[in-house]
Amino acid sequence: MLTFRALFLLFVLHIAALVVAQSSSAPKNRTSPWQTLSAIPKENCWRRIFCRGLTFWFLFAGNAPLVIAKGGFSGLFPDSSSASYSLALKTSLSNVVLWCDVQLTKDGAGICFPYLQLENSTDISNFFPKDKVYLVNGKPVKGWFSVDYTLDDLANIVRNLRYDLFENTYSSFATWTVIQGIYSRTSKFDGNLFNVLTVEDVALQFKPPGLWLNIEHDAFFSQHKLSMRNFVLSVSRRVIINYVSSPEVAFLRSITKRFKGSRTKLVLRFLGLDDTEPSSNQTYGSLLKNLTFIKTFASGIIVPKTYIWPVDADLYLQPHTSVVLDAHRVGLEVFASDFANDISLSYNYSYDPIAEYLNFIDKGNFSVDGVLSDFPITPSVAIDCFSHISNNASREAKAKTLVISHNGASGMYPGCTDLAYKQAVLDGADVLDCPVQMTKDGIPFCFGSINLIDGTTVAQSGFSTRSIIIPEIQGTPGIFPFNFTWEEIHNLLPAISSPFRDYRLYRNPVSKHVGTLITLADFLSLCKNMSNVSGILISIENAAYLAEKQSLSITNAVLDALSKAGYNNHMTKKVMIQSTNSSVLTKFKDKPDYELVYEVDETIRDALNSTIDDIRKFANSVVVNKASIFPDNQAFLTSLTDVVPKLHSYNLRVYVQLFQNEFVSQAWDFFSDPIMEINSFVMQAKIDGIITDFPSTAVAYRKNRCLNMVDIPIYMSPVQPGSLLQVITAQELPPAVAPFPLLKDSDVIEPPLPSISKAPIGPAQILPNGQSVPPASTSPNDQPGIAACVLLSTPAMLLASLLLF
Ligand SMILES: *[C@@H]1O[C@H](CO)[C@@H](O)[C@H](O)[C@H]1NC(C)=O
Ligand SMILES: *[C@@H]1O[C@H](CO)[C@@H](O)[C@H](O)[C@H]1NC(C)=O
Ligand SMILES: *[C@@H]1O[C@H](CO)[C@@H](O)[C@H](O)[C@H]1NC(C)=O
Ligand SMILES: *[C@@H]1O[C@H](CO)[C@@H](O)[C@H](O)[C@H]1NC(C)=O
Ligand SMILES: *[C@@H]1O[C@H](CO)[C@@H](O)[C@H](O)[C@H]1NC(C)=O
Ligand SMILES: *[C@@H]1O[C@H](CO)[C@@H](O)[C@H](O)[C@H]1NC(C)=O
Ligand SMILES: *[C@@H]1O[C@H](CO)[C@@H](O)[C@H](O)[C@H]1NC(C)=O
Ligand SMILES: *[C@@H]1O[C@H](CO)[C@@H](O)[C@H](O)[C@H]1NC(C)=O
Ligand SMILES: *[C@@H]1O[C@H](CO)[C@@H](O)[C@H](O)[C@H]1NC(C)=O
Ligand SMILES: *[C@@H]1O[C@H](CO)[C@@H](O)[C@H](O)[C@H]1NC(C)=O
Ligand SMILES: *[C@@H]1O[C@H](CO)[C@@H](O)[C@H](O)[C@H]1NC(C)=O
Ligand SMILES: CC(=O)N[C@H]1CO[C@H](CO)[C@@H](O)[C@@H]1O
Repeated sequence: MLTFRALFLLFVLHIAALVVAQSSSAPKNRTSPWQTLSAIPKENCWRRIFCRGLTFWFLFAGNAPLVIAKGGFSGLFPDSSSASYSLALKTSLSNVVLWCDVQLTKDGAGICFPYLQLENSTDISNFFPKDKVYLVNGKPVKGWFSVDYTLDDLANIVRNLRYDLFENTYSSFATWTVIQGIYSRTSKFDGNLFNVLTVEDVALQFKPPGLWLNIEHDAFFSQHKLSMRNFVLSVSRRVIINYVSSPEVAFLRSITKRFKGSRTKLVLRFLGLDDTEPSSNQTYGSLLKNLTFIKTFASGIIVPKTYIWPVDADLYLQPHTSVVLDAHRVGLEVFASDFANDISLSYNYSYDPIAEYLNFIDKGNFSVDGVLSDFPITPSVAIDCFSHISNNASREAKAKTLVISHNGASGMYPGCTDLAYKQAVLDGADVLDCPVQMTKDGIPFCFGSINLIDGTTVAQSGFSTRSIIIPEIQGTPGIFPFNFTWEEIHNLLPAISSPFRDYRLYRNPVSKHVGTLITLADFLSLCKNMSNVSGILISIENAAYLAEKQSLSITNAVLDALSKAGYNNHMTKKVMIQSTNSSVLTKFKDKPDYELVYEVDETIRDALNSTIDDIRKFANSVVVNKASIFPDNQAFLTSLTDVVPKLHSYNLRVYVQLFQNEFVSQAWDFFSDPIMEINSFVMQAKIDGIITDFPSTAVAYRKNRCLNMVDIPIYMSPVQPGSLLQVITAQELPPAVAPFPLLKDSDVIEPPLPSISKAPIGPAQILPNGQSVPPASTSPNDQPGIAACVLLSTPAMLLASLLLF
């Protein structure tokens, strides 16, 4: 068995691989302003009116907000474990502050542990089977409490814990247990990566740039004849404590004199607005109205993020409050808590955690002075790389990667509607996509699937009787556009895509059914008017079926629409034609200005040279899926394939699909942060294009300041595939790795498109009940990401997917 240290070293390689010494990752000396407290003219300014008047740009040159790592990197490793603290130090801004929730043991030692009840993330019940009931803030609470055990007792127990964050920290999300282990944070790092640390351990072993002690239950410990006050005062003589926070006013007041003039700052922690502060018998909501009183014993406050940006019952942001400005006015620093990448964010952020941080530090006329996060790498990136970026910043940033929409901005609006496309333009996508479908009356229009059920409410409409099974298309019943006139389709109610509904992660519910579907002709004219859209991508599928069975030539319809809209040769916009079928692309051979894009619709690990040579005969670029670049095993990356360099060596551009912001679509290695994922694909795999449901995230990535730095900071460095897996495999070997799918000539070469049938042939007959049907081809849009990865990485599924081709 490897020791913890050896395991951890392996892990550190994960992110440190490309970066040597990283001493200079401090918030850079910037020209841009921060509106943190240090920027605000001070109380003692002799003429306050004069001072306030001087709110010129140059005065707002405050310190950057702090990143406070809650229990270290507790989004990945057990809270307050050494692995967690080390990772936080290695991957965050160089002035990161480590947060420790202090509990006292029977013998008066202060340990860092996130809960009052030890059973919440340990297996203590196996060692000491008897729990106790104690009064906590006047209410009886049952559990195992540190006050009953010595440090030695705990050292023996906690090392053997099984840590299941899902069951514990997220107990309020109890209904999600069905999908435990996928939704939850991974429990794969349990066991020997955890041992209980004292406050001194954290200070002396890690020598953090800042250490923050949070004291939640002074009153409780006093009842048990343990003095938090004595502990804090004595520990602060031995090690440097930068912040002490507590939700108890009396506790802070009891130590405020002793810390006056020292480097230790006291911070009042606010709990829920309606919770009662135990020592003053006031609610936190009423304390918030008495900031001058707080200023008498504290230098700052830490509030739940909703104090600043409240959300309504539907998880939409309301206008921000004045808490930060009010507190700054009386000279109190403001820290915001409860940031995590993998807890539902407000829908306004479209599952992009960086967008959320920016709202607190870089929007409007305030900035908080620090954020408390379970994923300290993400605020580090937000502060150092994404803040104060001007809207029209560098399109010519280092990353030239194209941003290609997927069904428009389908993360925010129903796919392929006018609104989804307009949003994609606003977001700054380079290329808008239109997957073309055909109506019965021969009108090409944009829609993400040949099955109307996948993005409209047709199944709930009077048209549901048009449901049929067409084995050439899919084995399950569908409602197909070539059975409808354009008039009928135009009036269908679109539905927003919801690929992760099994995880209860929905997209923008207020816009669930807005917008209308548009014809290819309208799409072309919309794009033509948008000077900042550099290209369009038209994808064509089922051409053979439509020609043979429905007498519809989709290729002719596309050529015709393009020519009518004036997209002939030598136009200013790039026209890309995409298909999984080479015979379709061949139809466009005589349009030398079009970029022909071949979509590989299986997961590959490699391709034969002869096959790539074939592809080059009919295509200029290739679309592959994410797993063909970074294969994974149970959502842990295993390696980086040679697919991109190989295709590049044949002068083929490589675009990758499908990027989605919801963290369940990403490998663990990316820390539940969509920017981390994009970064690895761009910087390490060197892909040429990102196909995404959320173009705004990819565009923001491309503008980020850190890409232009000479020494890319570690938090903006690509991850090292395989290293996280190694940390686990030492303890818990996942199933064997899948076989090695290879792209072969037979996957690529196709017979020419059939000619158009004379008379329309009706849809295929419905299969009799009970007859076995081929597996449904779910649209990628409807695959829960990780579930799909896990499934595909079982050998049986891979075999099945290969046999389909
Ligand atoms: C910013 O950096 C420049 C040189 O890098 C230095 O001359 C200047 O004093 C710095 N300004 C501040 C406010 O630190
Ligand atoms: C700790 O666990 C108990 C149940 O064992 C639960 O009621 C409580 O909410 C948990 N506390 C926290 C802070 O998660
Ligand atoms: C706190 O308030 C409650 C009711 O609001 C009251 O019953 C109680 O006596 C108060 N306690 C103290 C210590 O003031
Ligand atoms: C602020 O709190 C102090 C102490 O509880 C109290 O004496 C004072 O009246 C409060 N002021 C306001 C405006 O509520
Ligand atoms: C959040 O989104 C909702 C719905 O789109 C919108 O009404 C609201 O104004 C947004 N909130 C903020 C603060 O932008
Ligand atoms: C900050 O902006 C809000 C509106 O967003 C405004 O009401 C307020 O007056 C501003 N405060 C200052 C100090 O500029
Ligand atoms: C943004 O673009 C406008 C015009 O395109 C220009 O006038 C302005 O200076 C630019 N702003 C920045 C910060 O580059
Ligand atoms: C793109 O252009 C449209 C109109 O031409 C404009 O509304 C939109 O703001 C622009 N988007 C960006 C990101 O520049
Ligand atoms: C494009 O611009 C032309 C002329 O400016 C206008 O007539 C047309 O309606 C616009 N089309 C769209 C889809 O906005
Ligand atoms: C495939 O082509 C690359 C260069 O493009 C070459 O280095 C490699 O040896 C070739 N592989 C085989 C098996 O021929
Ligand atoms: C590709 O198109 C040809 C007709 O040109 C058809 O025979 C073949 O089945 C199609 N391949 C796939 C995978 O759809
Ligand atoms: C309008 C139209 O084409 N309707 C056809 C759709 O498919 C059903 C079932 O095959 C036919 O009965 C309809 O005539």
